[in-house]
Amino acid sequence: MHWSEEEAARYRAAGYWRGETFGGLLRDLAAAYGPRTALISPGDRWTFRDLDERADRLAAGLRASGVGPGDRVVVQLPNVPEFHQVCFALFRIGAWPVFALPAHRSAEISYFCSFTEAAAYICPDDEHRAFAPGTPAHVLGELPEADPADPAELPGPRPGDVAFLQLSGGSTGLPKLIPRTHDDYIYSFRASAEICALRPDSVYLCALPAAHNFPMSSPGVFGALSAGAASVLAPDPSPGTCFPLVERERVTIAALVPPLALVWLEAAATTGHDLSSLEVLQVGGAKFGREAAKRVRPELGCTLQQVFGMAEGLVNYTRLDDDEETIVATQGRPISPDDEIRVLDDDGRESDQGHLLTRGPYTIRGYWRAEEHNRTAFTADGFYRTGDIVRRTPTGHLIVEGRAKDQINRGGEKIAGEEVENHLLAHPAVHDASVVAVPDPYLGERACAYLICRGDPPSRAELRAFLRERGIAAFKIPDRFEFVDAFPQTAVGKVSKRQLRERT
Ligand code: OOB
Repeated sequence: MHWSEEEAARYRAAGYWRGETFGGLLRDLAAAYGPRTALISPGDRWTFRDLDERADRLAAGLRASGVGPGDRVVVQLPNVPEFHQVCFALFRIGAWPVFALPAHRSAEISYFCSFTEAAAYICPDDEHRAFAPGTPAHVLGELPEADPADPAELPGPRPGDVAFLQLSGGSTGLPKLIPRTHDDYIYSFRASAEICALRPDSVYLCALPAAHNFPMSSPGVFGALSAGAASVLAPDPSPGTCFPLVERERVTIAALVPPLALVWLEAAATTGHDLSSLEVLQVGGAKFGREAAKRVRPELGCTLQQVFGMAEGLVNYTRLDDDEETIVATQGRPISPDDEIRVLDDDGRESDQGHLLTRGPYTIRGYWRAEEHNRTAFTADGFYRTGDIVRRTPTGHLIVEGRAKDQINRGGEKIAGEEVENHLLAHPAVHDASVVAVPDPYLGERACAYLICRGDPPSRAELRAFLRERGIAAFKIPDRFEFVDAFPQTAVGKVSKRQLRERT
């Protein structure tokens, strides 16, 4: 499941893996930047020293409550400084955060807790506790802090150890968990901070959910911390919330998904807020169309950076000094000279356009506890099959052309078709279900459920209510339901999702 000793030695020799851990990194940052601001929320400001000390106090409190090295802890918090305090407290203990999203409901949270045998669930309020019956919960505002133990007493994790479990966008019935190590993740955000030219007086705006890989590490809040820069944690990504924060904190770089970038462009035309501090707007998570991309520089007065990444590892960026055509027309090129890229046609031959496979110093070699799935998701020589269809330009930039995996990308939010189908199949009137992406001018894609029913089909409102009651995140509830007598089939008799998509 991991890199071979030989590869690890190569990544160390190249200076990618520096033998650091998150806990030690924050200690060093606090020594270097102690009184400078690290985290800002609308009502709170934490310095690097605050974060370091509070992480220690929380680590001590969590240990006293029974959380130990190697334990899994499901973390579901909004964008508040305590989110990062929790991360670093768990990193210092050597316990693994399992990063749930704020939109997740009981179906997802109870699954994460049971599958990972979680020792605790850290959540925003008492209402959430019910999502994880049987798992001890800690609620924001009442996190267990205590006097820190002598750091010498705690051996702490090693750089090659798993630091946390990140969620995959998913293409199967149940979400897969991604084990990221201290070494590999620290490399990915440090290198990202460099590509994004972060410096101590940069100000990063975290407007997307902080637990997602993009605002966490591309370069995200971790990348900003590593550069000594401040991060502003926005409670939501709307212009109404974010524009005043950009003005007040002189934000220099922000990260958005494409639909939000469109909303920002519209709002910027008439805003009274001063956005002139913005130097870079990152857009990623889903394809940002060329026409929209072209508007960023003239309308926001900043450089667009396209970001094409995945929680499994590989992240591509357009570079800040790429020419405008490359910036608007491509999704960037990999972080690392040692990111190996393979583009294969349907028959497995090297090609300019086709299936993207990748291997490198921060791309996982296997999902956690998913041996069978790993046999198909990775090649025998360790390449991850991303499920994305790309074109590679002569300069090595990638253009995302489509997707071969069973996933809907709803404006950056990922939905696994099979997961929603399984929930629909639990409805007594549903004989068979197939959930596919349909194009949408605003979100890029929406989800459409094709259903074969027994007798009279239930109403769409009833189906939505049924899925809500099953406790799935609202973004996974299909936008459309279509009732059919049969599904189109492929030559071998499987449901042809391609033909279903083409029907709409
Ligand atoms: C990011 O990570 P995930 O794990 O939520 O989703 C990964 C998938 C990719 O395999 C691709 O299908 C899609 O999201 N994607 C894009 C894209 N960025 C991601 N498709 C087209 N254009 C793009 N720019 O979404 C993620 C992780 C780190 C940084 C940025 C995004």
